[in-house]
Amino acid sequence: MAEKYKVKDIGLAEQGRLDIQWAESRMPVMMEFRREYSKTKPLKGHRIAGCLHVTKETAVLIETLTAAGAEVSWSGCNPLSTNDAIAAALAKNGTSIYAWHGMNREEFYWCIERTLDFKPTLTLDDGADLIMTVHTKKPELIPTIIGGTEETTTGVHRLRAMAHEGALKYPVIAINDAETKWDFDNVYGTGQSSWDGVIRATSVLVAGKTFVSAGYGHCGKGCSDRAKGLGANVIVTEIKPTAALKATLDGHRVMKMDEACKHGDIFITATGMKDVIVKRHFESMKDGAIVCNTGHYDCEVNIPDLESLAESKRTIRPNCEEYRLKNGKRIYLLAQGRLVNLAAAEGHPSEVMDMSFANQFLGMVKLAQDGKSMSKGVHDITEEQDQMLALTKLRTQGFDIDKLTPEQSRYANNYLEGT
Ligand code: 9W1
Repeated sequence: MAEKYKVKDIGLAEQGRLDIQWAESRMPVMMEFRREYSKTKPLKGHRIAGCLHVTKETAVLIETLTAAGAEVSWSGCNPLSTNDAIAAALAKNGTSIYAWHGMNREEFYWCIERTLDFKPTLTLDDGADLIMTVHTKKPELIPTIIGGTEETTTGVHRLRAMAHEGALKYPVIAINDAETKWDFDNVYGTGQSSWDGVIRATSVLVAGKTFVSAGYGHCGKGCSDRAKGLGANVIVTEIKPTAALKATLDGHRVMKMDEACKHGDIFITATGMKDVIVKRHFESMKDGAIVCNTGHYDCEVNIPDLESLAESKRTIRPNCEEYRLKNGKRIYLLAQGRLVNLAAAEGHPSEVMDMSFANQFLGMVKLAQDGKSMSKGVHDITEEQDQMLALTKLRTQGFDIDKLTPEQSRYANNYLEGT
């Protein structure tokens, strides 16, 4: 390899290192793994190619993999999520990293290919781009790849489809499906970071406001829980009866968006569906209403509809645009309808990523140990790993829980047998 890394500016390393150390102090499970596995080095002799957001939390993952004996080569999975200071700090510390903020599509694939140059034995993905590149452009690497992991829902979907057609040529562990990943990411990660984004973009007081959550899945519940904690009155809109029923029992009001739009001071869409807030809703909103999205697509809020109603538009502050409607009312759209928790804040906090990345780390260790005997296709994380991780997280924070006594275990078993 001609060069070991390509980043924006290696001079940013010192600043990046401080941020990584800050994340370390909030990621006790990863740090415990780092201490334990640096003794046994289960990843020794393994080369890991990774493609995942270059953030301070990912840096903690990378340096934990290295401490466990792996050689690591990395690229970012999204040109906009790369933190150049973090990339610099990683490069300076010896990680072979190819990532910089704002790279174009061609550069994106160039970086992925550089990470494959060193012939990985394991792949670590977020969105399955690395696995796809291996399968389509570099199939000669497959015989020496033991297995991979995949972080996201979307990536796991892609891989299951591939596996279904017999096109997936090595075992892949679906990190996303661990309860300690998606449940905590969505409820607590998205819940807090969405409000973080709203508050950074607006600086409004939440107490006493009426908050409308479009959707009451995990993200909608997370946003609603936090809104309640901040003193807002919560309204939920839903299409799914059981989700709506849960919202009522959690103490929220439930109504159609056609009605909710008249009451809301702050709206967050978290549905995964398009056209959740459209023209007729904007027309009925109160003067000063704040609208944003934390769902996966930026079409939940119909922005062309808003544009068509507006007689003027101006930027008030970063990520906060004022639309003055022809009816005289003002509506504030945050982050241009893109994910407010990423565009106006910093994604999931380190404490939440601690759990997701602990799953990634254990996935890599599992593949290094057992990958050769695992079948091609998508593998789930075990319930035992989920419970072990949750227990570790509890313990690192000084919480302890009860265990069944032998008698209680016997009772439970007999009970299940129906005696
Ligand atoms: N992932 N470390 C933007 C993040 C983009 C992003 C995205 C996270 C983390 C959801 C992963 C501007 C971090 C990431 C900071 C940031 C994600 C997309 C993390 C939240 C998911 C499409 N998806 N994530 N921290 N960008 O928070 O790795 O600030």
